[in-house]
Amino acid sequence: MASLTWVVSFIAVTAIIFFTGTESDTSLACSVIQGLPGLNGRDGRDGINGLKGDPGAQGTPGSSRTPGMRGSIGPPGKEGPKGNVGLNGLPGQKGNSGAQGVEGPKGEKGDNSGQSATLTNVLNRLSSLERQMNQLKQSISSKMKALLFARGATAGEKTFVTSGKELTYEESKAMCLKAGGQLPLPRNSEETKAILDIAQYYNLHVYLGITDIQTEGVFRYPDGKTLTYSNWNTNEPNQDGDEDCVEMLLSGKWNDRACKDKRLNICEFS
Ligand code: MAN
Ligand code: CA
Repeated sequence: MASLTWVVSFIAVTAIIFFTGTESDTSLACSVIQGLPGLNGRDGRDGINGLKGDPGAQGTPGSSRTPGMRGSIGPPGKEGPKGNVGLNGLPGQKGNSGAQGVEGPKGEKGDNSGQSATLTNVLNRLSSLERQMNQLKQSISSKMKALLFARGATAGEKTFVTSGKELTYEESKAMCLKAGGQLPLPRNSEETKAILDIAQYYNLHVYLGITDIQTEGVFRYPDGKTLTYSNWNTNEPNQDGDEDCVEMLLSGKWNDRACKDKRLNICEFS
């Protein structure tokens, strides 16, 4: 194979030299003496391996031998190297609650050395009063709701309450005084409305605490002072006969009226 390669190479090189020399003849136009053939080249390198050949014919079976006795178990091998750290295990189940701890020792008494005994006493009474005040507020609030239900109304600091009775002026006045109040003395529209709410609920006219008994034609409060607010009905007071008292009509307007007539008793408490 290597020899064939060298032969092919030699022919190729000779052909190149021959054709190159022909070209030179035409261009240079000079004479050339042909030399001796060169030495053969060295063998070429081995080619690549050929394809795998077909398998050979099956050989004849060899003669059988009797197997020997099994040897004894050898000594244990040396301890192997330490293994890698294993994977983390699954989380365990929640444990039971622990027992309650023992109560700790009582703390030391606070330092109030800078506070006099008198001041401590006053502060204790003050906090006690605050507690009682809150209890009273709640109690009053609850009782007021009961009192005002159907029988009363409020306006500012005033509370108007009815006994539900129909009385003469003197009877009604006496009942209110006995109860710790007085006949109504409305001094503004808010108070007029509160009295009117009760009057309208009972559908009855109401005596006020205003008269002109002291001086005919001059209406006054019980303390003798003249009116600072009035709500007379049209053409009133008309002194129709002997009318020294004042009633509130269901319109809220005032009419001078005979004091002997019976009217719904309402008292004012402040
Ligand atoms: C009418 C009016 C009133 C008067 C009464 C008396 O209603 O004249 O002014 O007070 O009658 O019944
Ligand atoms: Ca009148």
